[in-house]
Amino acid sequence: MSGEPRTVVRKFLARPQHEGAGAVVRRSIGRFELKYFDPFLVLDEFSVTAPAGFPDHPHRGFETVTYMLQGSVTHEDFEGHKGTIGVGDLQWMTAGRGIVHSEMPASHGTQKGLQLWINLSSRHKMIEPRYQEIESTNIAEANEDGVSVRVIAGESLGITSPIYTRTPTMFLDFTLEPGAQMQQPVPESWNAFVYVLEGEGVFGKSRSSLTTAHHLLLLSPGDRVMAWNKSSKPLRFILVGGEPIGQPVVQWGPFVMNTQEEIDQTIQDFENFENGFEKARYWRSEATQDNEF
Ligand code: FJE
Ligand code: FE
Repeated sequence: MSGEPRTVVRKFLARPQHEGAGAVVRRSIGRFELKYFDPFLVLDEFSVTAPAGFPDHPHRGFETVTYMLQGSVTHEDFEGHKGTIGVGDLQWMTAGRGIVHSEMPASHGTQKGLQLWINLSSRHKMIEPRYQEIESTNIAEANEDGVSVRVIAGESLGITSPIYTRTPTMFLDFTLEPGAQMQQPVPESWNAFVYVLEGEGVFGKSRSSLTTAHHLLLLSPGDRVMAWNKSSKPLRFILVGGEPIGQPVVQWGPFVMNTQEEIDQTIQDFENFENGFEKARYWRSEATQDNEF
């Protein structure tokens, strides 16, 4: 390969904070010091135990990707779409012009996962909402020399994910056995980051310092990423890359548009049940109804 390997340019520890109704998230992208890493708006490692959760709320202008690590979450939306995702399952939701939904724990104990918000370009912000769901057993995994990778989006070790990414994105879940090392091509012009889930690893250059769980690493430009597991335990991390959109971002909570006028319009649409929010008028999730009297 002709280009340079990517190196680590910034490192953040994602500390727990409260979000939703009694839920806890470790937010790395989307916090004050890192409002946006184009095209990524939010990366949350979430942890929810009933009755906590994320009751009925709207989205417009981006995609949410939910990838389960422990337990299960039930989602319901105002179109009648309802389902439960468990460990290793993926939901790739394009909110587009509007979704109202709930995301609540589906089993006992603590449910854990990752939720990534990916921005949409101005010409895609108002597209029809869409879901792509893949069960764990249908997520392809490649294994080579102590490296295993689950291909959530994009391509790795000759495997291509069936997920369609409106904003070109790669999302890979790597596990490196002790002593293993990996190298993964990432398109030169994309932004890319690593988020460590488990164990400790060396990223970028073989002599850089160790990174442990719950840390986000922003990577420099380059054409590939390298990582090493020099420890005696498995190392698990996600590598995510995306093509930058390069447009202004105006965010108001769950609405992400390009201008303040579009945000004002969105708030009006939501309050008046218009332009994609029609079905929000009479809809309440079953999860919410259960908690009313
Ligand atoms: C949201 C606060 C929120 N991270 N991770 C405000 F908490 C949310 C929200 C989530 C969320 C849901 C899951 Cl299942 C996992 C999450 C934030 O729902 F959308 C806004 N606006
Ligand atoms: Fe949501």
